[in-house]
Amino acid sequence: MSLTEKDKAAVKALWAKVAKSADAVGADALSRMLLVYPQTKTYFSHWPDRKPGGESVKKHGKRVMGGVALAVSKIDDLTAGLLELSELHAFQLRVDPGNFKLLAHCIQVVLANMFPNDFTPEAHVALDKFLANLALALSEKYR
Ligand code: HNI
Repeated sequence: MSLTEKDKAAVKALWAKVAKSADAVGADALSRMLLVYPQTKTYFSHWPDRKPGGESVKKHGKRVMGGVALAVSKIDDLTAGLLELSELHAFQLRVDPGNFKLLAHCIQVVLANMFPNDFTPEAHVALDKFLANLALALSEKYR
């Protein structure tokens, strides 16, 4: 399911609208992931708190969205662009790659909520493909 040029353009256009709110998107998406899929909390047991909307969640949400921004900038070659992040998640953090899909879903829910006018069906399908490819690229080093 590779991204067409049209998908890439749609993702970039959507990102141009949401980039300035990336911190808020990250905080909400991560809060939702921890609440809706509580098994994901196991990876963050070293944090002082795992409360939705809490300081640790906000700080980490910002970092994760930095990773998404990086992915948008490397959209033509996600595998190479995200290699370091994949190594980190696979070898150091040992995150089960199934969790990438859970976070991707939460990011979509948040964007649909925060940007109802920009989250058109065309933007939705392109973003869905992009996040699936991002998750695949992050999983690359697990093979
Ligand atoms: Ni993830 C750290 C990006 C999904 C668990 N993660 C990071 C960092 C980035 C990042 C960037 C900081 C790297 C650094 O310190 O150099 N993570 C992403 C992206 C996605 C993602 C782009 C998917 C969209 N990570 C996930 C998921 C989990 C996860 C789904 C677990 C459920 N990530 C972690 C953990 C850390 C982490 C754990 C270390 C955090 C810490 O505070 O120690």
